[in-house]
Amino acid sequence: MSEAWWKKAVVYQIYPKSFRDTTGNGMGDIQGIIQKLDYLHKLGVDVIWLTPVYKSPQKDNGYDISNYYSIEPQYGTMEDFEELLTETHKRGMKLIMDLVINHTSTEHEWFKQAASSKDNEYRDFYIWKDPVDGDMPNNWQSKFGGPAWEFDEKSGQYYLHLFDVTQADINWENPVVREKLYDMIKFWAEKGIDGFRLDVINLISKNQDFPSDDTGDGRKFYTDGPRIHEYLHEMNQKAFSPYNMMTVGEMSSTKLENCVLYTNPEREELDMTFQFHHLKVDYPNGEKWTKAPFDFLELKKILSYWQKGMHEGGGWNALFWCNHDQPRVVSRFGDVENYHEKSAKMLGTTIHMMQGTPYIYQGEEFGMTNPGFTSIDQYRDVESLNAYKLLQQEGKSDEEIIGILQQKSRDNSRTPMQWNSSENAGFTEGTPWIGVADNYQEINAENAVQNPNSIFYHYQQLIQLRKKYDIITYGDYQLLLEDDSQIFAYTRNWENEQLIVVSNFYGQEANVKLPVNAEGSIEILISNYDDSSTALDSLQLRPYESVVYHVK
Ligand code: TEU
Repeated sequence: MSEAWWKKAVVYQIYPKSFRDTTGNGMGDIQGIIQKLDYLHKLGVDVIWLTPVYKSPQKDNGYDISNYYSIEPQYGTMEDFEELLTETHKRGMKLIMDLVINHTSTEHEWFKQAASSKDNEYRDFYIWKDPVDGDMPNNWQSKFGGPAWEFDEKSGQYYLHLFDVTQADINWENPVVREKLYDMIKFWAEKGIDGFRLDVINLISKNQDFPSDDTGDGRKFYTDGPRIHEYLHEMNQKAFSPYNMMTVGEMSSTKLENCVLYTNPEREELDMTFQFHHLKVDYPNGEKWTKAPFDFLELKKILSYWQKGMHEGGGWNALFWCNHDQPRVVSRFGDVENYHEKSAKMLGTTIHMMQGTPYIYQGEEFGMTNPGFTSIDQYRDVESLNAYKLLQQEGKSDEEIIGILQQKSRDNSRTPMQWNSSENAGFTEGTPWIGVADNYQEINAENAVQNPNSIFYHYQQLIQLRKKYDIITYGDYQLLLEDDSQIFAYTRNWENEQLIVVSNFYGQEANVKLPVNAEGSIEILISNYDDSSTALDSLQLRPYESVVYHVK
């Protein structure tokens, strides 16, 4: 296997709590994943990314870890995990785990010890600060709303939590805790896993002055922080490289120049990075909790900026529309009501023909949608429940808040996987921990696998194309029709070949004259219509029509 095998790989993300329940407790489990490995193998994915299954009080569905070395009983046992790993490898697929090392749960033994007294040996595993002028150490805000500091009566100090109050930030300045984290990474690497997705890893290095932020929420003092490259290189050398781990870093609010550095192979930090700027084009003025249409021109501009910047800088993108924190892409950028199949296929093609490693989020491969919950009682996500309270305090009506959550809540992607048209979509024989989307009898994996024209087989074909055509892996990227408010078109060029990818992002027909000089033969590699034209200078694109032309 070449050292950069992941440049031709496609990753499938599993959120285990919502994937498949085999015990009837209403929550997904590891045995449920094992049961569906053949389905994933049929799709053709190479890697499974498993979000956290470690022991956790589940305040943030596992991103609040209380023991890195054991499996949360609701998901199963360590033996179940080892069986999953074996069965995944038997099918020629790889498994990467989620690594949450910016923070632990406040129920982790380290934190319990640290909170027991200021003199405890674990105190310095976390970030404790004295009050300043009788108040919090600074004005940093939690990403889940409210202040990022929690007062500890016992010691009279505050501890830092960039996320929930039950998720205490680890003090990466402390070499002792770094070594303990590297030991933990090696424990999982020695089990035979194939890599890690590193949760908010660009937040681990904080400005040690902890200054207040006069212009923002404090993120500029810990995002891509002062020692981040040093820490990533150390972790790479001590824990990842010795085991040839594939690594992908989740980079919150990052910048291109940092991701070029994070993923430049000569720096031995990470293999690839997720950035989220393209998924904030429906955040007016950067405000997530507002109902708003998406800005298509901004979407094209941002994706193109990252394609060109990472290609020219020798970096490597993780390509994605969805994950467990984002709304369903076909609801967000497509048209579920009028063009469900066409728009879902168009979105798949648009992102899969770019340079990088694509990530498919569970259910995206057959067009799962946002559920359209109508009551706050249906929501489970800690971030959304916090947002509900804060929006209420701002005086917004329940109806307005629910409208915002319907578009922006992370629960949009956490409803149970829709396997078939039986009760609870075949996810559980019990009561699901969160409601199933109403459309499961039409939109489900069984229907998709039985329909040769389904979104599933379109994704299967996209995955196959990546294996077959080196131009998708190595070609450059040029955006076409930059100012067109309906068409997303780009080329990939490599040696004497060219790909031309053209997508109608809307439900109206479009006349398109592609500014290309396509000499040589033109072959259609994939389309979401049976009879797409090859008249590149006078294309009549139908609603959500998306075509990939190979010219050589
Ligand atoms: O997500 C961090 C992250 O960037 C998003 O949660 C985002 O900050 C949030 O949705 C506000 O818009 C990672 C995990 O993917 C997420 O599930 C965890 O809740 C979070 O870190 C804390 O571990």
